[in-house]
Amino acid sequence: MKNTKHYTFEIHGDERGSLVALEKTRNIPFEIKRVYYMYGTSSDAVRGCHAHKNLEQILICVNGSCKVRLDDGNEKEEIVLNKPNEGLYICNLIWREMYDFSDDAVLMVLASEYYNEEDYIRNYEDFLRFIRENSR
Ligand code: T46
Repeated sequence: MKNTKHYTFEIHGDERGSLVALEKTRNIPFEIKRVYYMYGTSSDAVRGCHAHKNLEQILICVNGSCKVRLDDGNEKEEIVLNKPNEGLYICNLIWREMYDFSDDAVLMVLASEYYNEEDYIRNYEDFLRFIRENSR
């Protein structure tokens, strides 16, 4: 889908295990202003269910797995995140829903902006209207 991208980060591995480094503008396409993560998510929970007016993010399931449903108002796509060195870049104005979390899932998110509730579009009809009005 346009405005989303898969990243495969380099793994620095040796006999001790694996290490992944994330650096703004080197392998992350924006300045990281915030990092948050979710864990202990029940398997029947659906998180997200919103879009952002400006925020860009990269989702990395650093442990376990989850699925992400993406919707840009025209096209829908479903993605499985299950590798700690894979990231899903999501641009602004993409509706996202995260679901099907494994018991051990830890979903880490790198964000281009500080938390701002005013950046959220939490109603799907408002999201479609926002896209229509801002693509003229
Ligand atoms: C997104 C998806 C992938 C904060 O206080 N600071 C924060 O940085 C965040 C992200 C959340 N919160 C508070 C706001 C709510 O009271 O934590 C609570 C749960 O947030 P929310 O319901 O928005 O969580 P999700 O999992 O539905 O969505 C989150 C992000 O909010 C969102 O930007 O794209 O993860």
